[in-house]
Amino acid sequence: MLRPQDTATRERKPLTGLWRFRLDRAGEGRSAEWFKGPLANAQEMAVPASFNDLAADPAVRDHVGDVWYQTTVWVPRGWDGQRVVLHFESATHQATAWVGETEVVSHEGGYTPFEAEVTEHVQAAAEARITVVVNNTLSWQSIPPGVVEDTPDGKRQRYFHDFFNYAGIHRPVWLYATGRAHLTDVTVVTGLDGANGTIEYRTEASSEGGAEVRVVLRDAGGVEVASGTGASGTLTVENVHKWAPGDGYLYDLEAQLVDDTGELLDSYHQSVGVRTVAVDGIRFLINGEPFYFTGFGKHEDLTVIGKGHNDAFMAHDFELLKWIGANSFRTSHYPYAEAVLDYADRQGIVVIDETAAVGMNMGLGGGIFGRQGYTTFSPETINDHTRDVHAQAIRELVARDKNHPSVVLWSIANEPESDTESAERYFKPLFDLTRQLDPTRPVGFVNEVLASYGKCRVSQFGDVLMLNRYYGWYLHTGDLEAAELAWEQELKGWASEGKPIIITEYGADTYPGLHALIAQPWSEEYQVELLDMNHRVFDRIDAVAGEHVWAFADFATASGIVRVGGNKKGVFTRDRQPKSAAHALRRRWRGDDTAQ
Ligand code: GCB
Repeated sequence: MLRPQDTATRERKPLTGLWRFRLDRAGEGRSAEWFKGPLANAQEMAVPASFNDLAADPAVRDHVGDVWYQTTVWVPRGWDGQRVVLHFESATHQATAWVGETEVVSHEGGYTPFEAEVTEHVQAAAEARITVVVNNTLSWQSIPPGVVEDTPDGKRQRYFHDFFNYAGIHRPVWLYATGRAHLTDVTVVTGLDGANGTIEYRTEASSEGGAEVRVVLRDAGGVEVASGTGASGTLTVENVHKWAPGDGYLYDLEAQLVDDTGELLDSYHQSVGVRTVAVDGIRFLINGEPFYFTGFGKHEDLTVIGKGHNDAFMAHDFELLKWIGANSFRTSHYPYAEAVLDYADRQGIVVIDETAAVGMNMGLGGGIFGRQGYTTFSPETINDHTRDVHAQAIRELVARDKNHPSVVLWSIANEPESDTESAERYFKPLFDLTRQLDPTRPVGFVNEVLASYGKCRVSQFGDVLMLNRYYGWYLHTGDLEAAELAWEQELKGWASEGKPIIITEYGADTYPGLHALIAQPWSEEYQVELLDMNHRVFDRIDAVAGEHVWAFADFATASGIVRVGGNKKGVFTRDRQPKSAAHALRRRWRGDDTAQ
């Protein structure tokens, strides 16, 4: 699937703004066919945004089930005879869409795009009605999983991950047009050969024969540097300007579909960063050079709009990454908006790209210990069907993000149960699948402490070890000396495996403005001291190839007695103001003792 764009042959119309919106409290909309006419008793709802926090109403915030969205759009008059497509960048977690009275598409999975050709259901220069029902229910067969429990007070959604289950239409929706003959996919894989770069490209097209593919590669200044013909091939760029961390240099590959008279049928632009990624022993290499990750696990999480994408906040977050000296982040715990990955490509920020497989561990609840009363892997809970859904989530992630130079590593799950035979059986085929889909990038999963060194049965499948550890917080709370000893001991064990280790989470909840002369948990001083303790340990162990603090910013969670207005492990507050730890990290990562 190609992302909508405007080119010489393509045109798109954003369907963002205010849509009609209605909660389906009784779950009656589908049988009552609410798509058949204007949505009755509707309020207005912003798209993109999570619906939860927009209304000042707990019934909206905590709604479980269907919600309905509807808009109308004038199909541009120039689109007569064109192929018209309705494209959603995401809908969380499940959606079905109608154009007029015709169902055109259904999709499962809250963080990847889907689309439908709607040529037959719309007319140029006429209005079309688009209705979407979005369902936010999590089950044992969804990624992430959850369960709806019957309580004396009605049904309650439970889930096992530590962020609020925001839902709705979180990313832009587009109506776009192409010619009947059009490109359907472009894949690029880059390599380096001395001073030269290579770009293997592969295109797919839907056309009635006779059409040929031509590709033109231009540098960032628009100068043509290579070209080729054929649906696939390899281009060479002499004296290539590499894409590298901190240097987001991009070429533009234009793929053209041309008929036998030379007429341009389709044109699509794919940005290309020429770089290589490899694992060599305990080193993680980008362009053959050891790369040390500094940065964060993040969230798509904002006040009012929840997980709605917002360009201003995105740009600001990247400014903060630069300010603090971070070179990377992980898309914890789901694929982020495509605009974020495009931005990372341009900014030279490195990304660990994660699926939405989080909360698959009944020994934990949102990263916190305590059994959840279920068995993780069983025919009634996470089972073969779940694994099929998980596999599909991996397919959709790789298909969407395969061309981003910023993406250097796939994370196929966060903190699943991984110390049991069932876990080993569940995960082995998913690692195989990911490697088959993308042989060019390392693959891993994020391990948690219940499967500490010596116990984990899944890390054997990873090219890198990604560890989330809360020594000094959930373990040895308030005792950083004991934490340091225990952490170093465990880490030395992992180091003996001979793979690069990325510490994908470490941190402490910190209430901004709370100070303690003798550092105590929740104070700004304690967060600084806990990070310092971690850094001493990392600096003593060669195999540590990166440090991602949890978390970039404070974020919303389900209510709980260890959460004060959400998860407060942010180095920035939810409104992006620095805690003391931000200044300390800046000094470490920028190597600048004078950084304030
Ligand atoms: C974890 C999870 C993350 C939580 C974090 C915490 O291990 O991966 O989602 O938010 O711990 O703060 O407990």
